[in-house]
Amino acid sequence: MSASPTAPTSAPTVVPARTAPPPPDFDRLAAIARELRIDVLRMLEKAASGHPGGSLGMADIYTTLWFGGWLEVDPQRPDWPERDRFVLSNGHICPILYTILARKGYFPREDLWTLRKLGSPLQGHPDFHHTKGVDCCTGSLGNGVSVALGMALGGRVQGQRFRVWAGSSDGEAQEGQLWEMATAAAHHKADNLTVIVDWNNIQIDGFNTDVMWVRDLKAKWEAFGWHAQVIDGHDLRAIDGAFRAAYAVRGQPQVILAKTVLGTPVSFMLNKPKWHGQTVVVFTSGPRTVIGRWDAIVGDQLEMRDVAVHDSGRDDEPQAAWVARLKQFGIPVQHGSFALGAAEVTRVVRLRDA
Ligand SMILES: Cc1ncc(C[n+]2csc(CCOP(=O)(O)OP(=O)(O)O)c2C)c(N)n1
Repeated sequence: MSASPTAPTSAPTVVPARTAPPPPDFDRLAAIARELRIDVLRMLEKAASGHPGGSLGMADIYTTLWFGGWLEVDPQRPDWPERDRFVLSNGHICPILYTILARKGYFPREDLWTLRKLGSPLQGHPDFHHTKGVDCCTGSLGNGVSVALGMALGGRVQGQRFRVWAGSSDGEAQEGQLWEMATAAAHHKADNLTVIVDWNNIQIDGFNTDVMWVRDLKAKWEAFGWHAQVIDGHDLRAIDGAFRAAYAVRGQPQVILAKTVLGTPVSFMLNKPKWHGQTVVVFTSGPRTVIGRWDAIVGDQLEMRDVAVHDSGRDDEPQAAWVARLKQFGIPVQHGSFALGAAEVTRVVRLRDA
């Protein structure tokens, strides 16, 4: 029998940790998450491309992180050296990050409506050269989490007390680079690093269990030496509690595995892989099948609508036909966007009456 491996020898953190914030107002957080989701849908509809599923699914987590007092940042000083860092390693869900940064005051909310346009500061994946509040260019899966660890170790070497939070996903857990990072982080006892994983069992081409199952992520992260928690990623109190528990950990990096439902709360997107990276285009007549409800903005009103949607995506209708129909309704069609067309409002309920 070989001897059990010896514990790592690198020095533990000596920098005093930040103090956890007081309990947040959960009703306020729920209201913010709802507004951010509306903005995500609106900006993607305007861009006619982008990733709604994960952006909507992670709204509760990131609302709690950014508006529950967990991130010490200063939108007036995006380069403040002592700020907490946030790296969205699954960079394709940046629409939710952009809505947060706008609401925090890093840039005007109007910028959201320029998503993915040429010259816009808000591109399809985060770019710290152009977007205030973004700490790292991401999109190439596996890379962001590695940079996040570098930031955490760098901060410690410099005697800084900032924390680093990184967003990740079950799709990213298929990248070998992520596990190299996990090995190094545990070895170096990077307890100022918390990774949040969107564990929705969906990735670009289907369900994770079908494409390449990553199996029991909690057991895997723990085997790599991390403090791991599994939570309901839509339960604001559970999210806050998990952040609190992670904050208290010393000598170990922490991972929070958030079980989320892709597309929440848009009924026709829920847990459907095609909404990983397909946008909604709404227009007001055409063949219809009622498939769900979603929140819409009409003027300045938030409205809950029953929508009738004819799914005329690339599978069940020749592209030329739906492109022609979109043009008929004056909707610009961008190469590479897969439109969900022909939404007709069948019932409008003002939220305050609902
Ligand atoms: C290194 C690398 N390989 C492939 C891709 C292409 N890609 C973009 S998103 C994605 C799936 C990611 O899965 P996940 O983050 O779980 O998707 P979601 O939950 O947002 O649907 C892939 C493979 C990439 N961005 N980077």
